[in-house]
This record gives sequence, structure tokens and C-alpha cells, in this order.
Amino acid sequence: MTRKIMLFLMTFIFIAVMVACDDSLTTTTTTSASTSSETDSTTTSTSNSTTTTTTTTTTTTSSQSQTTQTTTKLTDLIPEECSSIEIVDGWVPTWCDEFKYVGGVDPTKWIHVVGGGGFGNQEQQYYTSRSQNAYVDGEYLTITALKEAYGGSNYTSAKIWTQENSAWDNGTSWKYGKFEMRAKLPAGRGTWPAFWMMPKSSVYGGWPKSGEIDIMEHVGYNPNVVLGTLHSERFNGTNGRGGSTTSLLTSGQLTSIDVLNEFHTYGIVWTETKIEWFFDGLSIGSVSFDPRAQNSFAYPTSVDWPFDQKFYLILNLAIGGTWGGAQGIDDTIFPTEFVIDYVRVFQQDYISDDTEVPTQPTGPAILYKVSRTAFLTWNPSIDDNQIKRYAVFVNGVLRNYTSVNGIQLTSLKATFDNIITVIAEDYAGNLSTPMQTVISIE
Ligand SMILES: [Ca+2]
Ligand SMILES: [Ca+2]
Repeated sequence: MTRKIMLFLMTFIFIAVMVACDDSLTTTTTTSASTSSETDSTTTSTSNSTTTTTTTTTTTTSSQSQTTQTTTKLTDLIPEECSSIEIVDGWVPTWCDEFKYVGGVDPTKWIHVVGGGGFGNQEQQYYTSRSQNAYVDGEYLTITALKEAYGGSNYTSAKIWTQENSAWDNGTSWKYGKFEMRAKLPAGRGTWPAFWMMPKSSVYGGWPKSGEIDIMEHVGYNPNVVLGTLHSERFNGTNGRGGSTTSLLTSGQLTSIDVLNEFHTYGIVWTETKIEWFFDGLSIGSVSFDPRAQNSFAYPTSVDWPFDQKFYLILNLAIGGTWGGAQGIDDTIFPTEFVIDYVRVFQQDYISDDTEVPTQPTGPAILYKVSRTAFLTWNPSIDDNQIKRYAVFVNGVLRNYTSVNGIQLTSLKATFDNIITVIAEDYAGNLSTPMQTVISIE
């Protein structure tokens, strides 16, 4: 969304791009024949009894020391507002806004973005925090776009996000998890609603290097298409490669689905190596990352996959712009509304019941070596719960952690056999048997 200029072009070519590029990013688009409307929160559930934190309390008496361990279950940490949300497949609701209050959006959860100027996409709206543009009625958040002169713009609307800053840090950015919105999309040519995520910290550099996750985007002039897209340094549109896009719904699939007048859920499941899109709980497509399959190994994995940092959530309704306004703005559509029933964040507990250490990483492969830089990959470890990361040591010194099974190593020791050690760690802190390999630099 930050640079929609490329999305417009990309929309029509993304499938071809992904097929044509034999890349490490693999796009899978599932063309489900089912077009029925359903809500995934009512499917069968398996409640996990999960443990997230362990608190060790040491009590010293006059004659002995006694250590007791108390555990806090993730399910005990569910916020009250989210307590009625069913736990499905182990996804524990750890943050939500059900909009069961009246007035402006909850200031402990959201911050309004106020202003105009186009946001890099020639968007026509001015975002305000007024109730005319964003209002919670006890059941829904309604973002309303209006045609009115305001702040130098001809339209007003609203944009809210959970981004933290130095003055406001509520734990509202996340790394991995399930993110879901239930909403009705606005109707009319010129509308451009989105539910998306941006990195909390630009550790890999400015856009697009640190990534962007578009969970749901829609433009009013093309009502039968809803898009999910990833942006990275490799895929961003400005380099002619498009985003790593998955189309949630093609026109053919949407013939019996009304996203404008009916509520539907839009979500992703984001793990260490994959982001998968869901519509009404049905898997629609995914983009996965395997560093062993990169098409170029001269770069760090973040060039393809910067999605190993915390991201925050954004909801907005843009008017016009390079994509939303590509066919102009129909001034008869206003006011037009983006109605959100809820936004939910779920996390998995990978600590509870973890009884096994990760398997030893195997199959080390040096896929690139130039000067003192090398790209090393290995076969992923397997765990009874989930691999959190790999610790990579060079000559016995910890070099870095990586969430995926590959790493670029720079500044290796010249004229030397560098001993590389890789150890897998699960979320419970269990460590695998080390894998060792040698990278010789002549
Ligand atoms: Ca609601
Ligand atoms: Ca384990």
C-alpha cells in the first residue's frame, strides 16, 4: 500500500511473473470450487492446553531451599474481550477488537493516521480522526469515505493502525501468527480499502526492503477481485518483477459471493517460512520461502524474505490513487462505507508439551562463494512443535540467528578453513545436535 503505483501494473501480471520466475518464492493459488459463504470461527475446534511462560519461584526457609514452578497458560492470557472467540487448531486469540463499544476507535489499540498528500500513490482522500470518517457503534467499526472539501482534498476517509512508537507501545505488533478481519467492503468506482501489515522497524532498510504484507486489498472498479500481496526487495513492482501476489478471488469464483453487501473473513497465517491467505477460513493461496531454492545467492535471505520481524496492522479506505483511481472516481457513490466486524490476532503456543529436541540440521550446501562471502543452506530440522531459529557460529563465535534454513556469511576468514556450526532451537529452548561444515577461503 505504501507504493501502490506498482500494484496497478502488477495486478495483471503477477501470476505470469510467479510462474516465469523459477524463484525461491513459490506461489500456490488454490482455485477452490466452493464459493459458499461461511465463517471459520464456527468450525470444529480443538482447545489446546498451552504453556507460554514459566516462572520459577525460589522460597528459602531456615532449613532448606524449595523450588516450585508455576506455569502460565497462553489460554490464561486471552484478553477478556477476546474470551468468546473459539480456539481452532490451536490458534489462541491474544489480541482482538470486536468493536463492542461506542464512539471513536479504542485508543489503546489504534492510532489514527491524519493527513493527505496522496501517500505516495496519488490518493485523493484526506484522512481524519473525526467520527464522520470512523465510528464504532457497539458492533462494527465503520470507515466512511465522504465527498467534501477538507485539508486541500476533495474527499475524506480514515486510516488506523496499531503501530507503536516511543510514546505508545501496547504490544500491538507481531511476528508470526494468524491475522483475521471480518468485513463488508465499500462499493463504487474509486474506492480502495485495505487490511495490511507493515514492519515495526525497518531493519532491512526502507520500503520495500523490510517488507509489506497485504492481507486484503480491493478496488471498487473491479469488484470481483480481492488481492493478497507480499512486497520485498526482490518483488515490489518497481523493479518490474511485481509483488509476490496471490489473488484471493478471481472473477469466476466470485459469481456467487458478494463481498460488498455481505460480511466475509479475510486473513493470513504467517509462519517462519510461509504466508497463507484465507477467505472465510478457506485456504486461497500461499507464498513460501526456501533459501535452498533462491535464484541468486549473492544476497542475504531478507532480499526475498524479510518477514522475520514484527509487523503492525493497518486498516484504511483510500479514494482514488494509482490503483484505486485507475478508472476515475464516481462521485455518486458517496458516502461509501468499509464496515469491519472485528480484527483478531491469534498465536500458537509452541512451548507446551514440547518433549523433543529438534533434529540435527543436515545436508550443508555452499551455494555461493565469492571472495570472503558465502551462502550456506541446510535441510530444515524437524521438531515436535516448531523450530524457532538456527544459531550459526563461525569458528566458534556466534555470528547470527536465522529463522530459515540458510544464511549469507560475510567477512569469512581468508586463507582459512572456516568452521561453521549450526544449531537448531525450538520455542521451548531445546537445542539440536550441532551440524558442522567447513567453508574454505583461498
Ligand atoms: Ca463486532
Ligand atoms: Ca521440540
